[in-house]
Amino acid sequence: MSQFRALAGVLRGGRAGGSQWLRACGGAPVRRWVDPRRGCSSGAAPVLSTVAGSSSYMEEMYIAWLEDHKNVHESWDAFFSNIHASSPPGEAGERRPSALLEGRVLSHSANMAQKVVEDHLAVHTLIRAYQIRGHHVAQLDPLGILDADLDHFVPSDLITTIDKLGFYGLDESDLDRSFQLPSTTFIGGEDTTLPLREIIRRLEASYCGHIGIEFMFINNVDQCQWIRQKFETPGILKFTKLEKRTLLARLIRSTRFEDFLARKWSSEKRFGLEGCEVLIPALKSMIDTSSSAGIDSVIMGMPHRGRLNVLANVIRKELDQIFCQFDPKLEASDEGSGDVKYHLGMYHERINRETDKNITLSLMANPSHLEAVDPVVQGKAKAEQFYRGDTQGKKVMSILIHGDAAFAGQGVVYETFHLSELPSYTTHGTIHVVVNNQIGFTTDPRMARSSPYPTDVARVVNAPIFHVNADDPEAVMYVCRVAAEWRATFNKDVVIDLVCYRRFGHNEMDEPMFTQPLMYKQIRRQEHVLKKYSDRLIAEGVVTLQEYEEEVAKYDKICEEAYASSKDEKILQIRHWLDSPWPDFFTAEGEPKSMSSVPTGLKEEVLQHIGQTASSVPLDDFQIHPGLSRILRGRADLVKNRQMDWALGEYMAFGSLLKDGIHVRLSGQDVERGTFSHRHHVLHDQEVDKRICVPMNHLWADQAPYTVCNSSLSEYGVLGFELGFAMASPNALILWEAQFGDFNNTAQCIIDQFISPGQAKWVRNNGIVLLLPHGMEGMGPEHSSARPERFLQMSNDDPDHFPEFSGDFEVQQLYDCNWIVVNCSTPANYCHVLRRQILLPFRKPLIIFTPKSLLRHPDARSSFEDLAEGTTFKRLIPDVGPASQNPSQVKRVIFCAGKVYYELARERKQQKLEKEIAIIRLEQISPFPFDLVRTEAEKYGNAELVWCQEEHKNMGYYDYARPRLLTVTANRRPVWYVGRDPAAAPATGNKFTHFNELKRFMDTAFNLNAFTGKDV
Ligand SMILES: Cc1ncc(C[n+]2csc(CCOP(=O)(O)OP(=O)(O)O)c2C)c(N)n1
Ligand SMILES: [Mg+2]
Repeated sequence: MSQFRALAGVLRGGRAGGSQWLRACGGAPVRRWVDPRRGCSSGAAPVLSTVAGSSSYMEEMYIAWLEDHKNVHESWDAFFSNIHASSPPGEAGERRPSALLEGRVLSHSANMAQKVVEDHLAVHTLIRAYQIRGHHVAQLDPLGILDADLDHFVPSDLITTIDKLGFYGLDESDLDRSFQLPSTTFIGGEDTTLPLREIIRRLEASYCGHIGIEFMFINNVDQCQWIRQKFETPGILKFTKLEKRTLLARLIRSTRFEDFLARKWSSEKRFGLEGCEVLIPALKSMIDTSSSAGIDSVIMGMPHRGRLNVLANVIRKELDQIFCQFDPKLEASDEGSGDVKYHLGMYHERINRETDKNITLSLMANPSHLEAVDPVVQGKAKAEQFYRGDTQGKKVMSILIHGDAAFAGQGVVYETFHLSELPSYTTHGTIHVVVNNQIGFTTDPRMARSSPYPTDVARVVNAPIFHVNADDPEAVMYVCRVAAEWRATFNKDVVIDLVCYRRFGHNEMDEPMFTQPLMYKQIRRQEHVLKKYSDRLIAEGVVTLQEYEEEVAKYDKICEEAYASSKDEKILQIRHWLDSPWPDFFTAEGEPKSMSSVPTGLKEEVLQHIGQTASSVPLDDFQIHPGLSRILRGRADLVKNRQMDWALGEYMAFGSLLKDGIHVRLSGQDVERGTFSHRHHVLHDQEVDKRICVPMNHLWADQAPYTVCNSSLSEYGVLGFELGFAMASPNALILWEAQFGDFNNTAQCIIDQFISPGQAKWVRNNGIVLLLPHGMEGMGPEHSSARPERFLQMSNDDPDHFPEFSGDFEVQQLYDCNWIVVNCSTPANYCHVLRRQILLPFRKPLIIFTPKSLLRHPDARSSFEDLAEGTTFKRLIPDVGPASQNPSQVKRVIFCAGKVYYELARERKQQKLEKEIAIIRLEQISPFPFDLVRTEAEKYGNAELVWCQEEHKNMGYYDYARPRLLTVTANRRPVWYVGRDPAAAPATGNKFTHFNELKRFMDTAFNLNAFTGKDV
């Protein structure tokens, strides 16, 4: 029952219901207060709790009060004082009890009781109004010209002027009346009553000063109480002298760092922090608090603004390394493109000076694409927690820094928030800091978002939001401390909205007066926060002017010295900016430990053991669905016959890697069962709700754990997350499966900015695997194509250059590529490629176009022989039929990839062309197996070369395969196309057209005269 309803009950019926009301404090009826500090205070029970209680009790109180006002609770004191103040002369001071019970005092007191209750209700409502809406009038803008919530409107229930007391039925005369405070406020401190005037003053101080808090939407009462206590308790926002000095020193570093860069490289873009210099002490303060709560690893993601400053003063990257990034003459030593300085990441282990504990800080490298790094940071943090057994997030945490425009505008922010409470994705609380400079490039907030604050998106996960004026460094530090404590206490997300300004243009070259003239006039007048704060501390006697100047000089000297030593650098090494080093995986120089192929076959007993587990229910008393029993029986039959379908092939890959201690994690929409109901990695008890069994985790006693998790319905967020997860360790197979391959395009940013160019930009390996169901099966324009052409277009192998074969060509080629693109046509090859992914001495992203109908196709099965010891992944599957026996007689060689092979093979059989036509499957499409293709092309030296695909001509693999096939034959043999015509949509929505198209291109594929006399 809410407190107000309890009070209403008291008013109406004279008794509030049941257990809320206990006898305590010397027998007097008192409310059971939520807050223990409000138990039995001196002078018996408070007036509100007994106002409808026995009249003799009231009488006792009254007599006691007449003797000495201090004999009774403050609320009784207030109550009797009110009666006296309004009683006719003579009656006041009446000592006889009967006068209270029967006379005018009693009748008067009944009216007064009613009034007291009403007024208390009003005051309680008022308190609540401040808690809910106080932030709307908080002084958040350091410039004093904008409202942080984009609205000048002052809520009518906030008492900004005396006349607004009328809203509550109160007036000026009530200001000095004392009121009992509800248990849902802490403004009283030790006092349980306060005069209304003081109540309003304290509420304004708590909610309408430089801090504005949004939290009343949180459904959890304890959490709300916790926040109220942190912000309402009188005097809570006090800092010691030492704390103030530390804060000043940090502010000096932050400010002087930007000044230094501005002085040395006045015409370089650096996206300086000027106007929000307080970010540096803010981050440091939250790291200090988290470190003392036990955190020893912090993973951060942030955009351009202030990034160099964070690297220098939070992560503590060597200053000379930062400065040499500005030197245009330095040559890059690493392969790849490298990246601009304000995108690079960093990893650093150091001692936290405040707590004397070790702490690892990493800032993830990120692309220009704002907010794209958010889920990546979360994935990396989750992985570190997972490997360290940090199930509560007590050791590892993430901090995300955002711009105001991007935080409101980018959908991935929302997608990332929605991962925050999911069991397989939670990082147990992230601290978000929004550098809210009230502008996005040249766009004003009122044009950039429809929500009042840029932070409203966080409300969906009940995260408290602390808005704070960035020109009040102590308020900012306090908020940061509370945010870190919140995270440590509740393990939930929290947002700090640092309302600041941007002193210059979007970058140092931009003219902001073009578009924000008035704002920038004000900004020019705005005193620097360091100046304001140092003046204040000098005035308070916390530091002397001399000390302050010495501190400034000390840091300037550090910068100058680092600048001088940066001149000694001869080479620029991106390698020094690695955010996720894998020290034991590579040599000390960061090279692979070997460069040779790896056998990926398996022992028969391993295959048998995995096969049997995959077809059984390892838990006793576990009732599975009869349909699933049938599926498992089917699997058992396959295993008995030493055969495997797609699901079993996958089982073999995962199971065998788990046996070797490799963690496997498969994430994506509905992956547990599998979109096509073929996988069933999680069994559900049909009788016991939520009882599940993951047979893959019952393979071997000392196996690595297997994680399979249905994700939220997000591609961008979840793929980013898994990419981050894969960053943490090379010894794990991390797979993301798209529901259908075409949905990968809503994660395009992760693919284009991280997966394809990640190593080139940031010299870091990543072995993420993308499973993309792909195939033209008459299901319409959607659900058909995973867009192979896009992945292939981004592959970095040269179409026109025939590579030299030296050493282990397969491995060398894989080492040189940016990613691997495959379409396996057999379960065994699928298993091999997954195993190869982990057994390689380096990591590359692996894109796999996976089948749909082939999952159950009787021809698309493998024998255990295909996975036996000594077997390996086949980059190309040659023809082994009649054509290969007599290659010189072969008239046509059809190269293809994926499912169309089975359609071609069936048609060839039907048309009895097995001697004339060879069909060769390219299983690894990129990097292109030039060596194997050349062998095949030479083998069938008299044959026409055809590329056949089921996709439309402007899609699929053709544009990638054709120039490479031509390079293989030194342009001496034409390459003919067979497949669907060019089209705008990936597939037809009409079944008839679908089959018609298929028939037409099959006819061409097996018409040996189709290209006779035609020009290429
Ligand atoms: C996804 C994306 N869209 C557009 C841009 C171009 N862009 C770079 S910074 C910027 C403004 C960002 O404003 P805000 O998030 O408020 O950060 P601020 O620069 O003010 O710190 C824009 C639009 C980008 N980098 N990423
Ligand atoms: Mg901004």
